[in-house]
Amino acid sequence: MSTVAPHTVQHAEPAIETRIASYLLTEYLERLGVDVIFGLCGHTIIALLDALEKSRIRFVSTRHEQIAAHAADGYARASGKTGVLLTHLGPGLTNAATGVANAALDSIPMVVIAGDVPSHYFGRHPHQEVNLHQDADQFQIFRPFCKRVYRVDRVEDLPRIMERAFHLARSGRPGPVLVDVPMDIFSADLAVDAFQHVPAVMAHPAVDASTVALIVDALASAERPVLYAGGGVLSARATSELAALAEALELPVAHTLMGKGCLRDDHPLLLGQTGFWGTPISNEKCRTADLIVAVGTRLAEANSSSWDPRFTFSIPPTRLIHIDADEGEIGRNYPTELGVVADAKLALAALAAAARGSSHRDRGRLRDDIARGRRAFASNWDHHWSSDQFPLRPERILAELRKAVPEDGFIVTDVGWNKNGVGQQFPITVPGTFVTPSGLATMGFGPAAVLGVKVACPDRAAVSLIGDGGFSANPSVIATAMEAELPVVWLVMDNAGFGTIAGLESMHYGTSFGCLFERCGKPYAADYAAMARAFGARGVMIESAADLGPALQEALSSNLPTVIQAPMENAPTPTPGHWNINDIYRKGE
Ligand SMILES: Cc1ncc(C[n+]2csc(CCOP(=O)(O)OP(=O)(O)O)c2C)c(N)n1
Repeated sequence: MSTVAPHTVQHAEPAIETRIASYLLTEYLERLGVDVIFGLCGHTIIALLDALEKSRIRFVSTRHEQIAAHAADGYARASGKTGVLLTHLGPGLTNAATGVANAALDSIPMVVIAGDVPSHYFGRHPHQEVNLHQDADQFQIFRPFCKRVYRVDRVEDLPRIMERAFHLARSGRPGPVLVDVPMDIFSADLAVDAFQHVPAVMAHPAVDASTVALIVDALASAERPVLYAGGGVLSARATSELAALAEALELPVAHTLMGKGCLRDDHPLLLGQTGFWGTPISNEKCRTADLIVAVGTRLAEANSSSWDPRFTFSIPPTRLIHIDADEGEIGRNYPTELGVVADAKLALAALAAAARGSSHRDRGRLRDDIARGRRAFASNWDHHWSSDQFPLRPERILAELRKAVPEDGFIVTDVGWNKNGVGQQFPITVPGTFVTPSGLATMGFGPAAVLGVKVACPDRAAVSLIGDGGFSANPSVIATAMEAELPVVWLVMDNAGFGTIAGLESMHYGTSFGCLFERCGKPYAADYAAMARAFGARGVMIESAADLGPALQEALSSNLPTVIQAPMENAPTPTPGHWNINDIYRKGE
């Protein structure tokens, strides 16, 4: 009997061409238009750094991940693109958390790429992993403030997850997305054509014609309407549409902190900022309005005087129409007659088109009222704009800054007198030139965010106006500016303390304990200008009020980063609105 030998048919598998994933990822980022990544190295991400070095993408290396996150945030605000941040795991990720949360609360699109432990060590608690409650879940640290947190478990998932991350960061209400990548995945092989899909081009939601007609009719027939603009108007680049609507129906315009710049500060219909650090005329017109149409705002606490009806908004009886990209914002803090989920630019363009040529109620002496109200408030402080006092009055610092910086130059603030004073008193005429941390109000934002602003717009002036507290929180920004050749200016308002909080504490408790910079009971002031020189940058110590203007001019025309330290009186910013923390403090025996 003959045996038949088994017949084996050899099917030759077509060879799949592969490359190292980090190279394919970098090329994909180039395809998406990413031209800069801010970050700080660690052993989990050097495979990606190796690929980045060979790419067209610029890597701006910082000395602290919070700085990298704020710089990516500033870049996104100034460029209109998605900021990209690269961090190491564990301490890198936790250091970045504050900056990413700050971006989240201001709706800034950002993709965070973080290295992680090798995936084959999941569960063994390897070096630098945060794992006390669950294995391999350090990415969950970002969950409360990211739109989505992804961990890449297989290299084949990397392309899909990157596409999702860039899509989600920008869509709807923008915000940060985390992609956490175990370090072995960066070095794994991946099919060369694995990164196929790019995020969809998104059409933005518009407002239907009947709703447009209804809103225009409500505004035209209202007796005391107010148009209220938030940061959403600026991020949607909708300021000319806002002006067209305001002018067509003769509407006064109030704004939030993030909405500053929505209308030129010298526009006769501009009321100014609302809330605790707002202006009296803006608070009064909003409080007594019969209709408010709010666009791109959270109607957040600081701008709404803690929602106390005696100060900024009294809704009802005021009727509220609220247009926002995020349906979750509508109706949360105030009863809302009509909520509209729409893109601010499309909505305002449609409203302005419908309003053009339509008749509206006579607004009486509205423009005169506004001018008078603004003048009356300014008379409380505008004489300080020329004060020769030394240490300087904060208002003099604002005046010199406004004179020195071109209209299209950026003013990047931190928290403290700088943010509150600029929001209230500093004329902004070009939309988007005022960059500030609003939702999280992070001390340390300004000195770092200005780096990203300058990367985005190298031909425009970029000045960070900050307190000495905010500046000294993370002065290594000077090293980054030197290395990345970013000739930014930090103007430090030096009042030898955390002045805003010192002011609050002394108002309520009669002490500034824990808020002043002191040594042996005496004011302690560091020489930040000398520190800048130690980094190889320019440093200028202001010694009289007359020094400041020329120092700013020189700094702006110099090619080196410059720190200007301006000793300043700790005078409080006026607070025409209300903040209900002031009702909470109680003094014991
Ligand atoms: C990270 C962080 N910590 C604490 C605060 C609370 N805070 C708000 S304003 C402020 C003082 C800021 O001091 P400085 O930068 O010197 O500005 P100034 O108030 O003196 O104008 C502090 C500590 C904060 N906003 N952010």
